[in-house]
Amino acid sequence: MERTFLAIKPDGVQRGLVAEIIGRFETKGFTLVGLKFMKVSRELAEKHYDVHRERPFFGSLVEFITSGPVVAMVWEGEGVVASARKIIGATNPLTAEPGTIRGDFGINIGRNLIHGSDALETAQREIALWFKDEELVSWQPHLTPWLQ
Ligand code: FUP
Repeated sequence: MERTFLAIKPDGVQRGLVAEIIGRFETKGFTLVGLKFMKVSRELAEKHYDVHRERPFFGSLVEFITSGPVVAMVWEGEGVVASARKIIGATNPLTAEPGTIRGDFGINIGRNLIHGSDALETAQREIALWFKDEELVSWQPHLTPWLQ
């Protein structure tokens, strides 16, 4: 089953939006398989944002993601990678559609509340980077047959 990596960034935690953000994926119907509340090391941050290493905002990106605790998560479900990106909204919260997390709660591109893997391969890389195998829990919600 498809999985994606999501992380509520330090601004999401500090603004008290953890439950609101987690709730959007839970009520959508995706399955939570990994969750931890953690401070991010500089080493992990630099690996996570490696594709942006040459961009001018790389330094501030690493500073920010290491500045306070984050909520790291793995969610599972059919089409979850692309669907989570839709739920999250565009990178710049000022242009993100209302109804998305960034569109509803953000105004600053550098403080856009949540990270979500942008493709299946990225999701696999990020899940392996942030979680050990034994930290992920495979389980099935007890859905009635007509909802499966
Ligand atoms: P996204 O996949 O929507 O999280 O966005 P990107 O991977 O393109 O960018 C990663 C992070 O870099 C964003 F969450 C915010 C930051 N960023 C900037 O600060 N300035 C930019 O111009 C682009 C991205």
